Order: sequence, then structure tokens, then C-alpha cells
Amino acid sequence: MEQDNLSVVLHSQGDLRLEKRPVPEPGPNEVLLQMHSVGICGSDVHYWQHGRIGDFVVMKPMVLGHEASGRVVKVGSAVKHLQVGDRVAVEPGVPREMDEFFKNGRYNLSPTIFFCATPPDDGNLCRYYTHSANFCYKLPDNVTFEEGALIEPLSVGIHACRRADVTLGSTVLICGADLFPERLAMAKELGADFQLTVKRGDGPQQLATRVENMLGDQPHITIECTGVESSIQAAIYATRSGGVVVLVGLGSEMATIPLINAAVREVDIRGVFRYCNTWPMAIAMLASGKVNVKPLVTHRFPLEQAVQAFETTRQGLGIKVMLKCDQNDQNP
Ligand code: 572
Ligand code: ZN
Repeated sequence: MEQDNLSVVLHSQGDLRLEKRPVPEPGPNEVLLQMHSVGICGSDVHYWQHGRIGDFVVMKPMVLGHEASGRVVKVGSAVKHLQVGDRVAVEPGVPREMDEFFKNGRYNLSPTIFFCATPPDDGNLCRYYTHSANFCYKLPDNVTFEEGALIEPLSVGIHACRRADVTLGSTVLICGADLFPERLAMAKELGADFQLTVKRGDGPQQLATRVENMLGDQPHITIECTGVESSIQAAIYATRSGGVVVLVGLGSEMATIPLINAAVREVDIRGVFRYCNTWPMAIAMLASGKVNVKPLVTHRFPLEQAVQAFETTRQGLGIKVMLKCDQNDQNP
């Protein structure tokens, strides 16, 4: 086996380095993966640019990356369901304790969870990476490595829809932060029926009215992905009585929101923290062709060019930037 484990390591704010690290040994319940495709997330860029997200501060060098897929090259002694050669998608959040959250199935809420590329836990933007075998999911032959890596961001969407009780016939408003024309065009191409661009000076109640006029009725559900106070306000006003607002975007800790308006109209406001139990459904959605995430990948860089890839993401060029970690296979 090749012994070079080139890794993308963030040392401190602004100090991103490519360095060679030892190839790790899998523990009894782990697998060693040869990484294939790893997407760059906004949080990877945020840690690079700011050295922290909220209370999570980069205090020692940390490998970035949490949207990942790879091939099993070694299995731990106790691993039953995976074999050398299997192609897998990596779920980056692995609970460390069988606490009450683990036992009731909501392990994403466990305060001691391991999470790739959240300080102090290393991510998987490298050539070789060990991970809990139970959090590696075998990919069917008709699901590519890049689709496997995109299961992570897809999971955020699946979990948000579950939290919001989205079902057949639901009308859903999605509040997004991106005003880049390329991103809006992609949203339309991949399924958005209507789009409304916020104008400077639009108040939250005016915006809610514009949404209703556009849709012909108020949405049952709003998925708020900006974390911006004015957008959360608009989300509440826009949502139909008896409906649900889920908060996916994270902004500042405090926000002034029309809470009593929500209360008297029985609009439920629900939080979302990452995801849990989404990989099997995401794989089924991709394998069946019910969702198409392939057009989201607009840029690819070999792992050796990680700094250029991060710079491309920082500039907001394109949509999903993929790093290709296998020197002998740079295919999707
Ligand atoms: O794909 C998972 C993911 N989670 C993000 C951001 C990007 N990608 N989160 C935002 C930051 N929070 S946090 O609670 N934290 C740093 C642990 O502020 C987690 C979720
Ligand atoms: Zn992410």
C-alpha cells in the first residue's frame, strides 16, 4: 500500500497546509478507507477563514473535510458487514456514548458526539482515513463516489424535511442566503417551482405577502436556511396557520422574532441540528434516481491542489467543489 497520507490540515486561522501524516491503523470496529471524493463545505472554509465557529475553536492542527466517500482497504477484527474493496459513504457524526439521545435514536443530539472537522476532531480530507465501520454505508454499483460524498449535505435536507413533517402535497418555502444567479438557476433546474428575490427595503410582513401572492396560498412549511433575523421573521409571517418553521441556518444566538404571532396561529418553530439516520434513505433516493445531485458538482481538484480548491469555494465560484483524493482514480 502507498504510504503517503497527504492531508489537508488547518493549523490556525488562515493557515491551511498540505502535509504528509502516517497512515492510521483501524481499531477492531473500524475500517481503513482510501478516500475518493470529499466535498468542501461552507464550515471548512469558515474554520479556515475565522479559526472558529461559535464556541468551537481550532486550538491544534485539524484535518478538514466531512462530505466524504472512499473504498475499504482494511477492516478491523470485529467488522462483519464490510469487506476490502467495498465502496462506502461516510457519516461524519459518530456518537461516543450510549446516552439517552443514542438510545432514543436521536444520536445527533449527543453532547459528546465525534464529528469530522469540528474541533478537536479530525476530518477526512486526506488519502487514508479510519472511521467507525457502523457509520460507513456500502454504495450500490449505480451510485458514484461523488454522489456518496453528497449524501452528507443531502442528509441536512432530509433531516430538515423530517423535522418539518414535509409530506406529499406540502407547499414548502425555502429561505436561502445565496443571491448568486448561478445558484438560483441550479435551484430552479433541480426542482424549485417559484423563486422570489428579496429586495432591499422589503419588510418581513411585505415579504410574506409577496410569497403568498406568488404561490397563490401560504406555504405549509418554511425551511429557513439563512440564520438572519429578518429572514426568520419573514419565515414566521409567511407560514400558514398550523404549519411549521424549521431553523436550519445558524446566525447569532439571540433573535427578535414574532413569537406571539406564531403562537396564536399555532405555527411550530423547530430546531434542526445536523441529522441522524439519513444515510440509508439517501442511498435509496440516489440509487432509484428519485433525486439527482450530480449537477451540483461544478469544480473538481486533485487533493494536491486543495488550497486552490478552498480559494475557489471562498470566492463563491460554482456550487460544490470536490476534492479527488485517489491519484489513480479521479472519476466522479
Ligand atoms: O454538514 C454539517 C455541517 N454542520 C454545520 C455547518 C456545516 N456543515 N453546522 C454549523 C455549525 N454548528 S455548531 O453547532 N458547531 C460548530 C458545532 O455551531 C454545527 C452545524
Ligand atoms: Zn457541512
